[in-house]
Amino acid sequence: MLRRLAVQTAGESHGRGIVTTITGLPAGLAVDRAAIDAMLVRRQGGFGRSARQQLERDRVDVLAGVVGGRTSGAPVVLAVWNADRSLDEKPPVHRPRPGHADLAGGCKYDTSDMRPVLERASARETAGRVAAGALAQQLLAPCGVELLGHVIALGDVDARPSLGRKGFAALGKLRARSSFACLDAKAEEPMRAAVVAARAAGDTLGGVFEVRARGVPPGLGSLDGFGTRLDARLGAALLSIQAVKAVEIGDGWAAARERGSAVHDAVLAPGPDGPRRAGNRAGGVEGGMSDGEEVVVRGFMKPIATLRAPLASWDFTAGRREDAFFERSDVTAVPAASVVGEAMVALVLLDALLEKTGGDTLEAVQAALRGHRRAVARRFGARERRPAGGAQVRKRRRPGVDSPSGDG
Ligand code: EPS
Repeated sequence: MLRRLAVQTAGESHGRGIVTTITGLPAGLAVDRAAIDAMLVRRQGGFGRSARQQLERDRVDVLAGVVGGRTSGAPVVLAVWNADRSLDEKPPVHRPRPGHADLAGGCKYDTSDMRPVLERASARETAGRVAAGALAQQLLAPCGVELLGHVIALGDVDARPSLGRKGFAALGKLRARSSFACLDAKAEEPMRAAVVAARAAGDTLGGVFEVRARGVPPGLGSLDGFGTRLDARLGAALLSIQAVKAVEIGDGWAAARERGSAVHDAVLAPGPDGPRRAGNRAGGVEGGMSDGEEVVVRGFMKPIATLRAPLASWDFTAGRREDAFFERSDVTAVPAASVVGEAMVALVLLDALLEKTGGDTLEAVQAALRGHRRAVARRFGARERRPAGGAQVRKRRRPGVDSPSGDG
């Protein structure tokens, strides 16, 4: 999924904290810790979360790789410390929760006490991903790439946001007013009612989040390796998020039911910077590469597996039918998942961008990116047209690149 960056989190849900190591970042980025903290706070939010989120005050602690406020090129190590560090007092878990990692993890590590499994499988780990993703966004911003994650469905309530031509900063402000990281104010009350009803029934809810990225240059990713394709990498990144069971790029699901003539985005006369399309049903990725349009990906999250009204399970120590284990849990965490999704997409896009540009410093990355954007504009952008009556400039045709008629 990541080819130039390596990102690893470590830590248990109720251990000392979550630590993230990131290698491969260029030197020279001024790190904005407040912006990382702001994204960590967003991840903790959302109506329907458990009391754990009132306990935790997630803030980033930069342990290594940042000198004088800037990345040095060395591995960056970030920590988010836990307030609840009760791991050593936690009881063993012998009654696995259907849908959680408990049972499969117990089989993997040959243990009928599934406590170590659930501690690591817990979505608390995503605090570490968000810290890394926030840093990735800080590198993407000076490269002209910005991201927006938001919730488009909660349970069976669909949001119908109209994003229009609004900038992501304005949309971010709108999202901040929502208890569900949602851009459709009309969906707010039905979503709240759905969570209240699920909670009353001891049940949980899933949903769908969407991540958009603007300013992604065309040509990131690859057409010639199955592991290097941008869509494969985006898909893997979102599917790696706890409870995400499906991913869609562009109009993925709907497109499978339509004809090609209705699905593909016609190529229009180019703009000054490069190709233009009639639409973006491809979600900014064609043939495994970014096509210069907005990247649009969606993650489908199943309802949380920890139910207050537990499902049937088995006690693997006592050897009898028992209800699944319950401690405390969120009713839903789709708003949080939209933040985690944004972080994961940021990491993949930064990785693909660095793969394209190379560069050990932010300056070198930016220079290479400018060169790439210029090359795209030169070859695929609108050609300058001389005013009528002006002298015709003969352009030399490049065999195999320009069409014989020379039209652009
Ligand atoms: C989780 C169980 C809950 C969630 C947790 C994910 O934690 P706890 O057992 O402490 O109540 O709140 O998510 C987080 C702690 C978090 O920060 O996202 C699980 O089992 O996956």
